[in-house]
Amino acid sequence: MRLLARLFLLAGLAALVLPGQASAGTKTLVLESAPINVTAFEVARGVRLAPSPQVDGYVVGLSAEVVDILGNPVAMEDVMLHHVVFAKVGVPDYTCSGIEDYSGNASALRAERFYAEGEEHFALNLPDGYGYPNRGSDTWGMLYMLMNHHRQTMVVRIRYTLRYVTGELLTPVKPVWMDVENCKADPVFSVAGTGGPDATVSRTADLRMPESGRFVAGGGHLHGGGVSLDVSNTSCGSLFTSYPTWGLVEPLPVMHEPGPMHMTGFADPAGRAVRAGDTVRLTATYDDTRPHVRVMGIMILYLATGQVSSCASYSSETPPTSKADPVTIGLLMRPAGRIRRDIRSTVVRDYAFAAQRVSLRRGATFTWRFRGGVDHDVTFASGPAGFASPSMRSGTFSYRFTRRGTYRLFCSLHPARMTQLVVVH
Ligand SMILES: [Cu+2]
Repeated sequence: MRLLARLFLLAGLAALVLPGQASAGTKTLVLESAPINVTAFEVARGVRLAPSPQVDGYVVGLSAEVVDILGNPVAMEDVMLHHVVFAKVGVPDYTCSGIEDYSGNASALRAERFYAEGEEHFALNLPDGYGYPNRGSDTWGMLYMLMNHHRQTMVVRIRYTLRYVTGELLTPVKPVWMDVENCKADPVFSVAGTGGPDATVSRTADLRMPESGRFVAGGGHLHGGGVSLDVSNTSCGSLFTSYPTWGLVEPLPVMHEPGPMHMTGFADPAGRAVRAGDTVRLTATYDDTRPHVRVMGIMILYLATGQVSSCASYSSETPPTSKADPVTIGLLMRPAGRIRRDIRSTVVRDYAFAAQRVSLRRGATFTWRFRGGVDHDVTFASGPAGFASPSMRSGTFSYRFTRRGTYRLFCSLHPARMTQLVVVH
C-alpha cells in the first residue's frame, strides 16, 4: 500500500493525545508511537502516524528514544535505534517533492521532514526566540528503522520528548533536509574501501536557495567510516561542519558497522546567512581505506527566512580525537550447499539466496534476481571491496567482481537467515 494511503488509514489512531488548551509557556510533552514488533536478529522498518501536539504552538526542542512496553528505556544492545525521521504529512518538503518508500517505489508521499535521530542521538535545541510552527490540526508521521540483537522478538515503542511553546510568537524556522541520496526512505550508498592509505571519498548534494535567510541550527548524520559532513555556501565558504565522535561498541552479534556515538551540531541565534540564488552544498566524506556499506550523509538545517545583506564563512569546532575500532561483520549463518562455479546469477527469495556458495572468475558480473514477498538486499559483510544493493522484492541487482578474494554477503534485513559466500579467483 502506498505510504500516503497507509498514513491516512491510520489517521484515526493519531487523534488520541493531548486534549487540553493553549496556555502561554514552554511545556515538555512526552509522546509515544504505537508498539512495534522487532523480530529476533532482524530489522523493523516502517512508516506510521505519530501523535502530535493538539494545540497550535512551536516545537523548540525534540529528542527520541526506544522504550519497552512498560515504558523503560531499551538499551542499544537490545534494540538499536538506527534512525527515526519525523515529518509533517501533506506539507511539501523543502528539498524533496515526493519520498520513495522503502522498496524504492516512487511515492505520492508529501511530507516535510523536520527532525531525525540515529545512533548519534541528535537532539534538536533551537536557539531562544526560534520555533518550528505547528498547528494542532497538523498530522505527523514517523519513519523508523530498528534492529534487534536478541534471539527473541522484542516489542518496543519510540518515545519522543518535545519542548513546545504556546501563547507566544516566535521567529519561525523552516527545516531544510540536505541528503546526498535525497528523497529516499533508505538514503544509503556504499564505499568500496579500495582507495589505499589515508584515502577518503566524498559525495555532494547542492541546493539552490529559493529565498534568503539565516540557518540558526543544524545537526548531521553519518554512519561508520564517516569523516565529516560539511555544508557550505559555494560563494562564501563553510557554514558548518559536523564531526563524529567514535566509541560505540556494537552489540554482539555484530550486524552492522557501528555509527558515531555523537555528531557535532550548531545553534546560532545570529544565524548563518544565505541569499536567494546561492548554492548550498552538502559534502559527506568517508574513509575509503576499508569498505563501509549502507552509509548515509544527511544534515538537517533550520532556516529563518528574511533579507540578508552578505554571507560569511564559519569555522567549526572539532570534537576530541576519537577512533573507531575496525569491526568485522561475521555471517550469522554459514552458507551451505554445493559450490556453483561460474554461474551468472542467482535468485533471492524469501529468506534464502538460491546459490549460497558461488565461485567466479575475476571480472565476472553477477546478478541477483529478487523474487520475494518481502524486501531483501545483498549486503557486503567482509571481503576485498564493499557494495550493497537497494532493498527490493522484485527486479535485479548486478555487481562486477574486479578483485580476487572471498566475499561474505548477507541480507541486512534478515542477517540470521540469508547469507552467501562468493569466492573470486
Ligand atoms: Cu532478506
